[in-house]
Amino acid sequence: MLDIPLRPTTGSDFAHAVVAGLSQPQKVVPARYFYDRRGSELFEEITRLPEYYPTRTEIGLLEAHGADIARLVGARRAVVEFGSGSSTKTPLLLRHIDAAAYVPIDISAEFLEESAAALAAAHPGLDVRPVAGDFTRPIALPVAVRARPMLGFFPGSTIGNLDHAGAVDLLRAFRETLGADARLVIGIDRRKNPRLLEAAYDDAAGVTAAFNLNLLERINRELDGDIPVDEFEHRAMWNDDCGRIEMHLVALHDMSFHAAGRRFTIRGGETIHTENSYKYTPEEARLLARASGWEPLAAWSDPAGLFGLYVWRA
Ligand code: AVJ
Repeated sequence: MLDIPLRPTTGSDFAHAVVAGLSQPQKVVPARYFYDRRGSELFEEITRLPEYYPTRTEIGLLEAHGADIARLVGARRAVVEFGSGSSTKTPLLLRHIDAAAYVPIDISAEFLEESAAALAAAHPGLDVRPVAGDFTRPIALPVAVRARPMLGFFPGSTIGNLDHAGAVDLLRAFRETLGADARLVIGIDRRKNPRLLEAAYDDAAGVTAAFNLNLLERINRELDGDIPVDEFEHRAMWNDDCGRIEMHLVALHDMSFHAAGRRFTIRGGETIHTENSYKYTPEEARLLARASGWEPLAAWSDPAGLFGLYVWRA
């Protein structure tokens, strides 16, 4: 199975991924399965934690550089947001740029309609055209906006969940979706002191631990599992060779359990690898742009150099 971390999920898809992932020598469950209802709630909570700097730092950068972005992208573009979710950062962009249309793309159709309606109400005159679909493949944009120059928006360092090859593939698909003369505004978390990273992914209040462990609870709920969740522990560690934070669930002792109609065994100390979050220096972000057919136009960071906000052109 080709594993594309950001690809949306269905029930049987989840079962297949869990069976395949738990059958490997290094057990793994792809990070995209974190986001059931409970997981999405816990992630919202993570974004407000004192240790989790990315969300508030990126919001600060969008506020500080909205006018610069507007100058670089020009007027009357169609803004295409990849994985728009609840579109919480979109108003920060729309406040500054004179957009003609907004195309939120998300896999969850109901969520999408709700947030699109709210956005349309708040921006009279903006042509809002939600697309329910999988943005990891080149996707046809609504006919009504096709003639417009496009501005892609991909905040949140979601790109960090993919390995380097996967990131290049995704950014190439964006380029294909957005067409000639496109621009892309993308947020990418920076490499930094591993201690800061490890705190951001293992907070004192234990919210990230609950987020990680919820994956096992989700397996139990949805795949008829009997995993003893209390006998696993959250671990976040910086992998310097790969330039990524890894999240694992560590088995506290030897055990066996069932899920999706199969039996699995795990040794004490063995882990289930649940997430990679790749971090990029500004130079690495520039290389990523170039490798995927984009030309860097601007790069901003906060004074502490925690997070990167980039504007690229096709
Ligand atoms: C949503 C993938 C950007 O990697 O920081 C947060 C997910 N995982 N805390 C990230 C996450 C643990 C987040 N992304």
